[in-house]
Amino acid sequence: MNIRPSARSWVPLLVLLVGVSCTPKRTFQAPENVPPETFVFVRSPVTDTVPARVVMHWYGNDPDGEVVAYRYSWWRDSVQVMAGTTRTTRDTFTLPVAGGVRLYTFKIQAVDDQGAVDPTPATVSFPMVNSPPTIAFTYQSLPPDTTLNVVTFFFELHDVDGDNTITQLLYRLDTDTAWTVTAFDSTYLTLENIPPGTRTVYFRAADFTGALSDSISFTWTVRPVRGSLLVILDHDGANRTAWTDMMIQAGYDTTTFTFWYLPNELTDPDRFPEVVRDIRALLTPSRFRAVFWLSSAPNPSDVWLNHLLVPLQDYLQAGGQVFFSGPAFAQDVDTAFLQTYLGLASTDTANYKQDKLISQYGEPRIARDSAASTSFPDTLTLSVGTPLVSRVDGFVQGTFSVLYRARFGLSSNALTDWIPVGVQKGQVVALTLSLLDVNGNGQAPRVLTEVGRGFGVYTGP
Ligand SMILES: [Ca+2]
Ligand SMILES: [Ca+2]
Repeated sequence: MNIRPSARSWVPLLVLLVGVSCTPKRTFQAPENVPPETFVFVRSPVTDTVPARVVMHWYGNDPDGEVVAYRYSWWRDSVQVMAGTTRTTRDTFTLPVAGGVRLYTFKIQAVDDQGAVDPTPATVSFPMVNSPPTIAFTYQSLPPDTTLNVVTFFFELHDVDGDNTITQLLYRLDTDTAWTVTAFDSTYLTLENIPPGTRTVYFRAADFTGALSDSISFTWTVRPVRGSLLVILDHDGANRTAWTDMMIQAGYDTTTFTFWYLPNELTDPDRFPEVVRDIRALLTPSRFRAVFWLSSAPNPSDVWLNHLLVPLQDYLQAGGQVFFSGPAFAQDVDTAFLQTYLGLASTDTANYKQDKLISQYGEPRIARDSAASTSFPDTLTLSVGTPLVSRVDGFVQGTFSVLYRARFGLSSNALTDWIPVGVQKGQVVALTLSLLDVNGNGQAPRVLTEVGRGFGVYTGP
Protein backbone atom coordinates (compact mmCIF):
# COMPACT_ATOMS: atom_id res chain seq x y z
CA MET A 1 0.00 0.00 0.00
CA ASN A 2 1.37 3.32 -1.01
CA ILE A 3 0.53 5.98 1.49
CA ARG A 4 2.99 8.63 0.33
CA PRO A 5 2.98 10.32 -3.07
CA SER A 6 5.66 8.86 -5.31
CA ALA A 7 8.56 11.08 -6.30
CA ARG A 8 7.24 11.26 -9.82
CA SER A 9 3.91 12.72 -8.79
CA TRP A 10 5.65 15.89 -7.41
CA VAL A 11 7.12 16.82 -10.72
CA PRO A 12 4.10 18.59 -12.35
CA LEU A 13 3.51 20.52 -9.13
CA LEU A 14 7.10 21.77 -9.07
CA VAL A 15 6.80 22.78 -12.69
CA LEU A 16 3.64 24.68 -11.93
CA LEU A 17 5.24 26.52 -8.97
CA VAL A 18 8.26 27.44 -11.04
CA GLY A 19 6.00 28.59 -13.80
CA VAL A 20 4.10 30.92 -11.42
CA SER A 21 7.29 32.38 -10.01
CA CYS A 22 8.44 33.16 -13.49
CA THR A 23 5.34 35.24 -14.36
CA PRO A 24 6.06 39.04 -14.34
CA LYS A 25 5.04 40.70 -10.97
CA ARG A 26 1.70 42.54 -10.99
CA THR A 27 0.41 44.67 -8.06
CA PHE A 28 -2.80 43.26 -6.63
CA GLN A 29 -5.33 46.08 -6.57
CA ALA A 30 -7.86 45.34 -3.76
CA PRO A 31 -11.21 46.97 -4.43
CA GLU A 32 -11.66 50.05 -2.22
CA ASN A 33 -13.77 49.42 0.87
CA VAL A 34 -17.28 50.72 0.44
CA PRO A 35 -18.61 52.33 3.60
CA PRO A 36 -21.88 51.07 5.04
CA GLU A 37 -25.22 52.78 4.77
CA THR A 38 -27.52 53.34 7.76
CA PHE A 39 -31.30 53.57 8.13
CA VAL A 40 -33.31 54.64 11.17
CA PHE A 41 -36.90 54.72 12.29
CA VAL A 42 -38.77 55.48 15.48
CA ARG A 43 -41.22 52.89 16.69
CA SER A 44 -43.25 55.31 18.84
CA PRO A 45 -46.34 56.78 17.20
CA VAL A 46 -45.19 60.25 16.24
CA THR A 47 -48.18 62.52 16.55
CA ASP A 48 -47.45 66.02 17.72
CA THR A 49 -44.77 65.04 20.18
CA VAL A 50 -43.15 61.92 21.56
CA PRO A 51 -42.39 61.26 25.23
CA ALA A 52 -38.95 61.85 26.63
CA ARG A 53 -38.45 58.09 26.66
CA VAL A 54 -38.36 56.77 23.13
CA VAL A 55 -37.54 53.47 21.44
CA MET A 56 -35.37 53.79 18.32
CA HIS A 57 -34.72 51.14 15.69
CA TRP A 58 -32.04 51.15 12.99
CA TYR A 59 -30.14 48.93 10.68
CA GLY A 60 -27.21 49.14 8.31
CA ASN A 61 -25.97 47.53 5.11
CA ASP A 62 -22.40 47.10 3.99
CA PRO A 63 -22.15 46.12 0.28
CA ASP A 64 -18.72 44.55 0.61
CA GLY A 65 -18.50 43.48 4.21
CA GLU A 66 -20.31 43.47 7.47
CA VAL A 67 -21.69 46.10 9.80
CA VAL A 68 -20.10 45.54 13.20
CA ALA A 69 -21.26 48.53 15.25
CA TYR A 70 -23.32 51.69 15.27
CA ARG A 71 -22.44 55.13 16.54
CA TYR A 72 -25.37 57.16 17.76
CA SER A 73 -25.82 60.67 19.02
CA TRP A 74 -28.70 62.78 20.29
CA TRP A 75 -28.90 66.48 19.56
CA ARG A 76 -31.10 69.18 21.00
CA ASP A 77 -30.98 72.00 18.51
CA SER A 78 -27.27 71.99 17.72
CA VAL A 79 -26.10 70.71 21.08
CA GLN A 80 -25.12 67.06 21.47
CA VAL A 81 -26.76 65.70 24.63
CA MET A 82 -25.91 62.01 24.39
CA ALA A 83 -23.65 59.77 22.32
CA GLY A 84 -22.40 56.23 22.29
CA THR A 85 -21.57 53.08 20.37
CA THR A 86 -23.65 49.91 20.32
CA ARG A 87 -23.86 46.61 18.52
CA THR A 88 -27.63 46.36 18.78
CA THR A 89 -30.19 47.63 16.31
CA ARG A 90 -32.66 48.80 18.93
CA ASP A 91 -32.46 50.78 22.14
CA THR A 92 -34.57 52.83 24.51
CA PHE A 93 -33.40 56.33 25.25
CA THR A 94 -34.53 58.70 27.97
CA LEU A 95 -33.79 62.26 27.03
CA PRO A 96 -33.41 65.07 29.55
CA VAL A 97 -36.48 66.86 28.30
CA ALA A 98 -37.28 69.58 30.79
CA GLY A 99 -39.88 72.26 30.44
CA GLY A 100 -41.92 72.44 27.27
CA VAL A 101 -41.61 70.89 23.84
CA ARG A 102 -38.08 70.66 22.41
CA LEU A 103 -36.86 69.42 19.05
CA TYR A 104 -34.54 66.44 19.31
CA THR A 105 -32.51 64.79 16.55
CA PHE A 106 -31.18 61.26 16.56
CA LYS A 107 -28.19 60.43 14.34
CA ILE A 108 -26.92 56.94 13.72
CA GLN A 109 -23.94 55.72 11.65
CA ALA A 110 -23.05 52.14 10.86
CA VAL A 111 -19.41 51.06 11.17
CA ASP A 112 -18.18 48.24 8.94
CA ASP A 113 -15.62 45.52 9.55
CA GLN A 114 -12.94 47.69 7.99
CA GLY A 115 -13.64 50.52 10.41
CA ALA A 116 -15.34 52.67 7.78
CA VAL A 117 -18.10 54.90 9.12
CA ASP A 118 -21.19 55.76 7.13
CA PRO A 119 -20.38 59.30 5.94
CA THR A 120 -24.07 60.12 5.61
CA PRO A 121 -25.65 59.42 8.99
CA ALA A 122 -29.30 58.47 9.16
CA THR A 123 -31.16 61.11 11.12
CA VAL A 124 -34.64 61.61 12.45
CA SER A 125 -35.99 64.65 14.28
CA PHE A 126 -39.13 65.08 16.30
CA PRO A 127 -40.50 67.30 19.04
CA MET A 128 -40.28 65.71 22.49
CA VAL A 129 -42.07 66.62 25.67
CA ASN A 130 -41.74 65.39 29.26
CA SER A 131 -44.91 64.27 31.04
CA PRO A 132 -45.50 64.29 34.80
CA PRO A 133 -45.59 60.94 36.62
CA THR A 134 -48.76 59.33 37.95
CA ILE A 135 -49.27 57.94 41.45
CA ALA A 136 -51.92 55.64 42.98
CA PHE A 137 -52.19 53.48 46.08
CA THR A 138 -51.47 49.84 45.32
CA TYR A 139 -54.71 47.92 45.00
CA GLN A 140 -56.09 46.83 48.38
CA SER A 141 -52.99 48.02 50.19
CA LEU A 142 -54.53 50.79 52.25
CA PRO A 143 -54.18 50.49 56.03
CA PRO A 144 -57.19 49.89 58.30
CA ASP A 145 -59.39 52.74 59.49
CA THR A 146 -57.53 52.88 62.79
CA THR A 147 -53.81 52.36 63.29
CA LEU A 148 -51.02 53.10 65.71
CA ASN A 149 -48.60 55.88 64.86
CA VAL A 150 -46.70 53.83 62.29
CA VAL A 151 -48.29 53.21 58.90
CA THR A 152 -46.89 51.94 55.61
CA PHE A 153 -48.34 53.02 52.28
CA PHE A 154 -47.72 51.25 48.96
CA PHE A 155 -47.80 52.93 45.59
CA GLU A 156 -48.12 52.31 41.88
CA LEU A 157 -45.99 54.91 40.16
CA HIS A 158 -45.62 55.39 36.45
CA ASP A 159 -44.14 57.86 34.00
CA VAL A 160 -44.60 57.61 30.25
CA ASP A 161 -41.03 58.82 29.96
CA GLY A 162 -39.89 55.76 31.87
CA ASP A 163 -40.64 54.65 35.43
CA ASN A 164 -36.93 54.93 36.15
CA THR A 165 -37.19 58.68 35.62
CA ILE A 166 -39.25 59.02 38.82
CA THR A 167 -36.86 60.31 41.42
CA GLN A 168 -38.86 61.68 44.33
CA LEU A 169 -41.79 60.82 46.55
CA LEU A 170 -43.37 63.69 48.44
CA TYR A 171 -45.77 63.50 51.38
CA ARG A 172 -47.54 65.90 53.65
CA LEU A 173 -49.64 65.18 56.72
CA ASP A 174 -52.47 67.56 57.50
CA THR A 175 -50.39 68.61 60.50
CA ASP A 176 -47.41 69.53 58.29
CA THR A 177 -46.91 72.99 56.86
CA ALA A 178 -44.80 71.81 53.93
CA TRP A 179 -44.20 68.78 51.73
CA THR A 180 -41.49 66.38 52.80
CA VAL A 181 -39.38 65.23 49.86
CA THR A 182 -37.82 61.76 49.94
CA ALA A 183 -35.67 60.03 47.38
CA PHE A 184 -37.81 57.54 45.51
CA ASP A 185 -36.11 54.16 45.86
CA SER A 186 -38.99 51.82 46.66
CA THR A 187 -42.71 51.62 46.11
CA TYR A 188 -43.64 51.97 49.76
CA LEU A 189 -43.18 54.55 52.45
CA THR A 190 -43.45 53.98 56.20
CA LEU A 191 -44.55 57.01 58.16
CA GLU A 192 -43.60 57.01 61.83
CA ASN A 193 -44.49 59.10 64.86
CA ILE A 194 -47.75 60.21 63.28
CA PRO A 195 -49.63 62.51 65.68
CA PRO A 196 -52.75 60.82 67.11
CA GLY A 197 -56.18 61.87 65.92
CA THR A 198 -57.98 61.97 62.60
CA ARG A 199 -55.23 62.34 60.01
CA THR A 200 -55.06 62.94 56.29
CA VAL A 201 -51.88 62.29 54.36
CA TYR A 202 -51.14 63.43 50.80
CA PHE A 203 -48.63 61.92 48.40
CA ARG A 204 -47.15 63.08 45.09
CA ALA A 205 -44.35 61.84 42.86
CA ALA A 206 -41.83 63.85 40.86
CA ASP A 207 -39.63 62.91 37.93
CA PHE A 208 -36.06 63.98 37.38
CA THR A 209 -37.14 67.22 35.77
CA GLY A 210 -39.28 68.13 38.77
CA ALA A 211 -42.57 67.46 36.99
CA LEU A 212 -45.13 66.66 39.73
CA SER A 213 -47.95 64.14 39.70
CA ASP A 214 -51.39 64.92 41.01
CA SER A 215 -51.72 64.25 44.72
CA ILE A 216 -53.54 61.32 46.32
CA SER A 217 -54.75 61.25 49.91
CA PHE A 218 -55.92 58.93 52.69
CA THR A 219 -57.80 59.82 55.87
CA TRP A 220 -57.84 57.57 58.94
CA THR A 221 -57.60 57.56 62.74
CA VAL A 222 -54.30 57.27 64.58
CA ARG A 223 -54.43 55.85 68.09
CA PRO A 224 -51.88 57.15 70.59
CA VAL A 225 -49.06 54.93 71.80
CA ARG A 226 -49.23 54.49 75.56
CA GLY A 227 -46.69 53.12 77.97
CA SER A 228 -43.73 50.89 77.25
CA LEU A 229 -45.69 47.64 76.82
CA LEU A 230 -47.12 46.60 73.46
CA VAL A 231 -49.93 44.03 73.61
CA ILE A 232 -50.41 42.39 70.23
CA LEU A 233 -53.64 40.52 69.61
CA ASP A 234 -52.79 38.16 66.79
CA HIS A 235 -55.79 36.92 64.84
CA ASP A 236 -57.89 37.37 67.95
CA GLY A 237 -59.96 40.46 67.37
CA ALA A 238 -63.06 38.62 68.63
CA ASN A 239 -61.48 38.43 72.09
CA ARG A 240 -60.50 42.07 72.43
CA THR A 241 -62.79 42.60 75.39
CA ALA A 242 -61.71 39.39 77.10
CA TRP A 243 -58.01 40.26 76.76
CA THR A 244 -58.63 43.85 77.88
CA ASP A 245 -60.48 42.57 80.95
CA MET A 246 -57.65 40.18 81.74
CA MET A 247 -55.05 42.96 81.45
CA ILE A 248 -57.10 45.10 83.84
CA GLN A 249 -57.54 42.15 86.22
CA ALA A 250 -53.77 41.70 86.05
CA GLY A 251 -53.40 45.20 87.43
CA TYR A 252 -52.41 47.07 84.28
CA ASP A 253 -53.71 50.58 83.88
CA THR A 254 -55.06 51.07 80.34
CA THR A 255 -52.81 54.10 79.98
CA THR A 256 -49.70 52.00 80.56
CA PHE A 257 -49.91 49.71 77.56
CA THR A 258 -50.78 49.86 73.87
CA PHE A 259 -52.99 47.37 72.09
CA TRP A 260 -52.24 46.48 68.53
CA TYR A 261 -54.68 44.30 66.64
CA LEU A 262 -53.14 42.33 63.83
CA PRO A 263 -55.82 41.89 61.19
CA ASN A 264 -57.63 38.59 61.29
CA GLU A 265 -57.24 37.98 57.60
CA LEU A 266 -53.97 36.54 56.43
CA THR A 267 -55.36 35.68 53.06
CA ASP A 268 -54.56 38.97 51.36
CA PRO A 269 -50.87 38.92 50.50
CA ASP A 270 -50.93 42.66 49.91
CA ARG A 271 -51.35 43.17 53.61
CA PHE A 272 -48.21 41.21 54.47
CA PRO A 273 -45.58 43.77 53.53
CA GLU A 274 -47.60 46.49 55.21
CA VAL A 275 -47.82 44.64 58.53
CA VAL A 276 -44.18 43.55 58.33
CA ARG A 277 -43.05 47.13 57.67
CA ASP A 278 -45.22 48.51 60.41
CA ILE A 279 -44.14 46.01 63.00
CA ARG A 280 -40.50 46.48 62.09
CA ALA A 281 -40.85 50.19 62.68
CA LEU A 282 -42.88 49.73 65.87
CA LEU A 283 -40.80 47.04 67.51
CA THR A 284 -37.87 48.85 68.99
CA PRO A 285 -36.86 48.52 72.65
CA SER A 286 -36.67 52.30 72.89
CA ARG A 287 -40.37 52.47 72.01
CA PHE A 288 -41.58 49.31 73.78
CA ARG A 289 -39.57 47.57 76.50
CA ALA A 290 -41.72 44.46 76.21
CA VAL A 291 -44.32 42.78 74.02
CA PHE A 292 -47.18 40.47 75.01
CA TRP A 293 -47.99 38.46 71.88
CA LEU A 294 -51.41 36.95 72.52
CA SER A 295 -53.69 34.78 70.47
CA SER A 296 -56.47 32.27 70.85
CA ALA A 297 -56.40 31.21 67.22
CA PRO A 298 -56.24 27.43 67.13
CA ASN A 299 -54.86 27.21 63.62
CA PRO A 300 -51.17 28.15 63.47
CA SER A 301 -51.32 28.95 59.79
CA ASP A 302 -53.77 31.71 60.61
CA VAL A 303 -51.58 33.72 62.93
CA TRP A 304 -49.14 36.40 61.97
CA LEU A 305 -46.43 35.34 64.38
CA ASN A 306 -44.75 32.91 62.03
CA HIS A 307 -44.56 35.54 59.33
CA LEU A 308 -43.04 38.19 61.56
CA LEU A 309 -40.13 36.32 63.07
CA VAL A 310 -37.47 38.42 61.36
CA PRO A 311 -38.58 41.74 62.89
CA LEU A 312 -39.12 39.85 66.16
CA GLN A 313 -35.56 38.55 66.10
CA ASP A 314 -34.28 42.05 65.43
CA TYR A 315 -36.30 43.27 68.39
CA LEU A 316 -35.00 40.55 70.70
CA GLN A 317 -31.43 41.08 69.58
CA ALA A 318 -31.81 44.77 70.32
CA GLY A 319 -32.80 43.91 73.89
CA GLY A 320 -36.57 43.56 73.62
CA GLN A 321 -38.58 41.12 75.76
CA VAL A 322 -41.47 39.00 74.55
CA PHE A 323 -44.15 36.89 76.18
CA PHE A 324 -46.04 34.55 73.87
CA SER A 325 -49.33 32.95 74.79
CA GLY A 326 -51.31 31.05 72.22
CA PRO A 327 -52.22 27.52 71.20
CA ALA A 328 -50.48 28.04 67.90
CA PHE A 329 -47.19 29.15 69.36
CA ALA A 330 -45.06 26.04 69.08
CA GLN A 331 -46.82 24.34 66.23
CA ASP A 332 -45.59 26.38 63.34
CA VAL A 333 -42.89 28.67 64.63
CA ASP A 334 -39.62 28.21 62.82
CA THR A 335 -37.55 25.67 64.76
CA ALA A 336 -34.39 27.74 64.36
CA PHE A 337 -36.17 30.53 66.20
CA LEU A 338 -37.18 28.16 68.99
CA GLN A 339 -33.64 26.80 69.23
CA THR A 340 -32.08 30.24 69.36
CA TYR A 341 -34.45 32.00 71.70
CA LEU A 342 -35.84 29.19 73.86
CA GLY A 343 -32.91 26.82 73.78
CA LEU A 344 -35.00 24.08 72.22
CA ALA A 345 -32.77 21.03 71.85
CA SER A 346 -32.17 19.66 68.38
CA THR A 347 -33.49 16.27 69.53
CA ASP A 348 -36.63 18.02 70.62
CA THR A 349 -36.80 19.69 67.24
CA ALA A 350 -36.69 16.24 65.67
CA ASN A 351 -39.56 15.15 67.87
CA TYR A 352 -41.37 18.27 66.99
CA LYS A 353 -40.90 17.69 63.30
CA GLN A 354 -42.25 14.19 63.73
CA ASP A 355 -45.22 15.62 65.52
CA LYS A 356 -44.49 13.68 68.66
CA LEU A 357 -45.14 16.50 71.05
CA ILE A 358 -48.44 16.93 72.70
CA SER A 359 -50.86 17.35 69.91
CA GLN A 360 -54.09 15.89 71.07
CA TYR A 361 -57.51 16.99 71.93
CA GLY A 362 -58.55 16.80 75.50
CA GLU A 363 -58.24 18.44 78.86
CA PRO A 364 -54.68 18.89 80.03
CA ARG A 365 -53.87 19.09 83.69
CA ILE A 366 -51.45 21.91 84.26
CA ALA A 367 -48.98 22.16 87.09
CA ARG A 368 -46.34 24.62 88.21
CA ASP A 369 -42.90 23.23 87.82
CA SER A 370 -41.55 22.86 91.32
CA ALA A 371 -37.97 22.76 90.05
CA ALA A 372 -38.30 26.01 88.11
CA SER A 373 -35.75 28.57 89.13
CA THR A 374 -37.78 31.61 88.34
CA SER A 375 -39.39 34.41 90.23
CA PHE A 376 -42.82 32.92 89.59
CA PRO A 377 -44.66 32.13 92.80
CA ASP A 378 -45.28 28.40 93.15
CA THR A 379 -48.85 29.11 94.09
CA LEU A 380 -49.58 30.56 90.66
CA THR A 381 -51.49 27.68 89.13
CA LEU A 382 -53.46 27.38 85.93
CA SER A 383 -56.54 25.37 85.16
CA VAL A 384 -58.44 24.88 81.97
CA GLY A 385 -61.80 24.74 83.72
CA THR A 386 -63.49 23.57 80.58
CA PRO A 387 -62.16 21.01 78.09
CA LEU A 388 -59.93 22.44 75.39
CA VAL A 389 -60.93 21.75 71.86
CA SER A 390 -57.67 22.87 70.35
CA ARG A 391 -54.31 21.26 69.94
CA VAL A 392 -51.69 21.92 72.57
CA ASP A 393 -47.97 21.73 72.02
CA GLY A 394 -45.21 21.21 74.48
CA PHE A 395 -41.45 21.17 74.60
CA VAL A 396 -39.50 18.11 75.59
CA GLN A 397 -35.87 19.15 75.88
CA GLY A 398 -34.04 22.42 76.00
CA THR A 399 -32.10 24.85 78.11
CA PHE A 400 -35.21 26.75 79.14
CA SER A 401 -36.66 27.05 82.64
CA VAL A 402 -39.97 25.28 82.96
CA LEU A 403 -42.85 27.35 84.32
CA TYR A 404 -45.70 24.94 83.64
CA ARG A 405 -46.09 21.33 82.65
CA ALA A 406 -49.21 19.69 81.31
CA ARG A 407 -50.52 16.16 81.08
CA PHE A 408 -53.51 15.04 79.11
CA GLY A 409 -56.11 12.93 80.82
CA LEU A 410 -58.81 12.36 78.26
CA SER A 411 -56.98 11.05 75.25
CA SER A 412 -56.82 7.27 74.84
CA ASN A 413 -53.10 7.48 74.08
CA ALA A 414 -52.39 10.17 76.63
CA LEU A 415 -48.76 10.92 77.24
CA THR A 416 -47.65 9.74 80.60
CA ASP A 417 -45.07 12.48 81.02
CA TRP A 418 -45.73 15.95 82.21
CA ILE A 419 -44.62 17.95 79.17
CA PRO A 420 -43.41 21.55 79.53
CA VAL A 421 -45.98 23.95 78.05
CA GLY A 422 -44.78 27.15 79.75
CA VAL A 423 -41.08 27.92 79.49
CA GLN A 424 -38.72 30.83 79.88
CA LYS A 425 -35.28 31.56 78.57
CA GLY A 426 -33.93 34.99 79.33
CA GLN A 427 -36.03 37.61 77.66
CA VAL A 428 -38.51 35.17 76.11
CA VAL A 429 -41.42 33.54 77.94
CA ALA A 430 -43.69 31.19 76.03
CA LEU A 431 -46.92 29.48 76.98
CA THR A 432 -48.29 27.08 74.39
CA LEU A 433 -51.82 27.76 75.60
CA SER A 434 -53.97 30.85 75.38
CA LEU A 435 -54.25 32.40 78.82
CA LEU A 436 -57.94 32.89 78.05
CA ASP A 437 -58.28 29.09 77.94
CA VAL A 438 -56.51 28.34 81.20
CA ASN A 439 -58.23 30.74 83.55
CA GLY A 440 -60.37 28.04 85.11
CA ASN A 441 -59.29 28.95 88.60
CA GLY A 442 -59.03 32.69 87.89
CA GLN A 443 -55.24 32.82 88.17
CA ALA A 444 -54.34 33.43 84.52
CA PRO A 445 -54.25 37.25 84.88
CA ARG A 446 -51.55 36.85 87.51
CA VAL A 447 -49.31 35.28 84.87
CA LEU A 448 -49.52 38.57 82.98
CA THR A 449 -48.70 40.37 86.22
CA GLU A 450 -45.65 38.25 87.00
CA VAL A 451 -44.30 38.26 83.45
CA GLY A 452 -44.71 42.03 83.25
CA ARG A 453 -43.03 42.42 86.64
CA GLY A 454 -40.09 40.35 85.39
CA PHE A 455 -39.90 42.47 82.25
CA GLY A 456 -40.03 45.69 84.24
CA VAL A 457 -43.20 46.95 82.58
CA TYR A 458 -45.70 46.24 85.35
CA THR A 459 -46.52 49.44 87.18
CA GLY A 460 -49.34 48.17 89.41
CA PRO A 461 -49.26 47.14 93.05
CA1 LIG B 1 -17.43 47.97 3.74
CA1 LIG C 1 -41.79 62.35 33.10
